[in-house]
Amino acid sequence: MHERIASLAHIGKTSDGGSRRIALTDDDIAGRNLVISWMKDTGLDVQVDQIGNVFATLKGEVEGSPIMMGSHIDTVGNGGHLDGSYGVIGGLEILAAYKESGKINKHDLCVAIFTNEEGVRFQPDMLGSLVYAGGMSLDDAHNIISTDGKTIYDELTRTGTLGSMVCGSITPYAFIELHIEQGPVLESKNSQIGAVEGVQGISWTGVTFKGQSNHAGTTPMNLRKDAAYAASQLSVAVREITKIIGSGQVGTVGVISPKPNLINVVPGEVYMTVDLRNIDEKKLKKAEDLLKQKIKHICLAEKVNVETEQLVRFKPVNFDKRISNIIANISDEKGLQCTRLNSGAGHDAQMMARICPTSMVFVPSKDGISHNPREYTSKEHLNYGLQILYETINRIDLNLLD
Ligand code: HGY
Ligand code: MN
Ligand code: MN
Repeated sequence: MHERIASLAHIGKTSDGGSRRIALTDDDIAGRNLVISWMKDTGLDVQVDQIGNVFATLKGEVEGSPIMMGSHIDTVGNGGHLDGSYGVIGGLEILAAYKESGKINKHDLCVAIFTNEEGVRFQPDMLGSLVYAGGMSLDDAHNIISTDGKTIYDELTRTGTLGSMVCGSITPYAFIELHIEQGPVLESKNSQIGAVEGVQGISWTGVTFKGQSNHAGTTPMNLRKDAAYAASQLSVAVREITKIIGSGQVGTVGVISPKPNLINVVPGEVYMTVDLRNIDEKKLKKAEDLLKQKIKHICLAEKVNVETEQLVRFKPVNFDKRISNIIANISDEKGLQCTRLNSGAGHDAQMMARICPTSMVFVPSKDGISHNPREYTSKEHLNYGLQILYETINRIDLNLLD
């Protein structure tokens, strides 16, 4: 597992040692093809569906109701080596172990690579699992246009990843995703394992302020329609909204792109994004309402116009307590410290929870860092997570979820 994580990390490696395998770019495909070659070397049956999701299956006694693991291998622009990859390569390791042992499970075992989990090039994020779970039609997904002007369909065709398997044609018996926590909770509680009980709701909004480009020297301050000033005020307002809503509310302005982006020109237009998240749906709605009000006030005061686009809106998700209990019990049996928590990050599991019993196994992230080349989890913790996942699969295969 560690060797494979290290070799995958070479694909799309950035100058400061991070990973850049943005969805359906050549690096993402090269990474996929490497993992698919490992799946085939393991003797697994590999299928690709119509949104490019990859499924490697080890046949069990009862066909067509697999216990599924998996995650993603696409990354953000300068991410780490574990986000997503750990869940895919860890799941593959478990299938290889079963294959070598010759043990025939009741259920098919499957490990998946979901397309475009990160959502940085094509929105929404978790797209492959969303389509698989029936949350978006294949047509709508194929027609999504990327930030660089290509449709998903174009890029699936160009990269040869448009498969024929009908999305969602197999409903898993259960889905368990192995993932790094990407936050500070497990480390702060000295826990080696996280039994994940849910994922917070996500709201992504694209905001375009339209003012008036003008000369930086000649334009009196009272006559300006400064889109950058409007955007800066909204950026500060996002932080204020998190304070008004209180603990558990997070807000991020990740993109701010002024036009014409020149030192001596008052920006006429700014595109920016706002990412709001909360595990409590009512509070998330309140945060969205406050955002809308703030945008209105800013436009009135600065005499700019605005266009907004809802890029993502996913409600909070609760996972299957029976599975998180199994994860916690196995951790106790192995003498590992386990914390039950909700996930701050979005995951494919939050989509799979729409169609089957689902949960996640977390391992700690050093200093809570992720979406950053400094993302790190010790080999010892990665091994613990893999063992807990393996044991959880063993138990679920006894039809504990019937
Ligand atoms: O945005 C997220 O939480 C995930 O990394 N796509
Ligand atoms: Mn991830
Ligand atoms: Mn991520």
